[in-house]
Amino acid sequence: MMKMKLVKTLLLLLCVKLFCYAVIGAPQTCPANNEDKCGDSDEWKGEFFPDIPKIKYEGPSSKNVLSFKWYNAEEEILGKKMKDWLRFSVAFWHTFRGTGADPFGAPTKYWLWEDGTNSLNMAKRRMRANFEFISKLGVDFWCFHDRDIAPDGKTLEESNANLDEVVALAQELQTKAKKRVLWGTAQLFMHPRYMHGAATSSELKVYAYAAAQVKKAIEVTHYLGGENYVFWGGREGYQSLLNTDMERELNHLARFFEAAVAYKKKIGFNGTFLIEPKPQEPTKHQYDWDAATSANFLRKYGLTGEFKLNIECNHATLSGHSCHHELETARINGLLGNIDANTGDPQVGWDTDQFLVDIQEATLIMLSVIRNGGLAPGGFNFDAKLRRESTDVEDLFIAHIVGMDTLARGLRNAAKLIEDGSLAELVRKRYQSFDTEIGAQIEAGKADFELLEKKVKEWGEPKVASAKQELAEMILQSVL
Ligand code: XUL
Ligand code: CO
Repeated sequence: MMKMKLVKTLLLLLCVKLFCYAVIGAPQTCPANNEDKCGDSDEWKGEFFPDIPKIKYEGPSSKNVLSFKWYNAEEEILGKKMKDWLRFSVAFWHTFRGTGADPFGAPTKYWLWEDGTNSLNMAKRRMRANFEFISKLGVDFWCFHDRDIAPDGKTLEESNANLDEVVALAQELQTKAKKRVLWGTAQLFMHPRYMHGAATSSELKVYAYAAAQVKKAIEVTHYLGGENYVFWGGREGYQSLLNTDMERELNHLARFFEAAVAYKKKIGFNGTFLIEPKPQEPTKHQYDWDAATSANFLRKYGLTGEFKLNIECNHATLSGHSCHHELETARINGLLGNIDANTGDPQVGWDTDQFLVDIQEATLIMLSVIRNGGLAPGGFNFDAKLRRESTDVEDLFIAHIVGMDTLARGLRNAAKLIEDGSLAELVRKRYQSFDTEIGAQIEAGKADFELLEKKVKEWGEPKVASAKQELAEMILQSVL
């Protein structure tokens, strides 16, 4: 009995320690070697990344780590510039708010410009760093959550005022740098008020708070000329069905989306609304589990015309699908709007948000994107972070460069596959029995069961052809 108590106390102490690490991990002062650069203002002397040049395309034989080997922004592939196929975007939350902290350990990254506070000046300084970063990287877009870019206040009014101040600076900086917002969103998962969900919370006042927060986030996205707005329902789900009225929660979610659509129209925001499916984490079950579930939800509530999907590759694999499957499901439903480009780790069961480096996967992704005619007004947002152990400022650039090069290589390969035509021919041949009079009747819904039974009696036992799967794989390999 005594022993049990001792173990429990030790466990409790360990939990408290882990919690403290997660919350206060970062140092609260300006780094000692950097006092004169931090000061009290958001200004910064000189460059944030003085050792990093503007990243240029140098071709596959280049040994320069700070160069593109495959991404050549202005080069045309299948009649469109690479930059227009890819429309790359940097995710502010990972690149500028990622600290390397995990549930077991303190932050590992100490960027020179960070003073460890969540002050308004710090928020503005970070914004300046963001635009130098994306300019040097040669990316046209950025994405943000309201609470990544500006500190949460004690009241909604204070939070909104903070946001306005940072957004005014962001507007000035992005105009100067000729950059654009790919999408904005509201962070409806971090604050404890959202522990039961936001639009699906059991608490009416939380639903209302979430509505007010999204209203403001849509306004600032609109103000910044955002081309899309994302809804990721991180806590829109449940931990137990025993205490959950799922039907009521889903109805509330639909009402929330309807109100968002009405508000968007009222203020003249023409960006696309995107739902980002994910099966779980942080909830045990997230309502927009995958592309098919989300499509069904949109159809049930008559919202299909108002929304598209933002497919995230790591979310796809968590839901038991490949990224390619999710993209194709979205595409054939007319819902493919944007891609959160990242990948998981096959040995790890959670959302590791790593940069995508698998060339075969990138080729399949780009095949879907080409078939979709591109993603615009969506694009590829790097919802990806450095691993905890990568701690050099240079790593931020290297990670994005390899992510961009991987997708650029995927684009080149997918174009080769399409130009070669043998994969399409394999698929065409596989279904050629339907390219007949009866096939056309079936596809037009004009072949009833009696007619088909009559035909079977006439034809006898069907001869079934090979699926040629290994040949399809061989063709894919030939372009990698
Ligand atoms: C979480 C995730 C989010 C959304 C935006 O897994 O992907 O960052 O992209 O809220
Ligand atoms: Co995402």
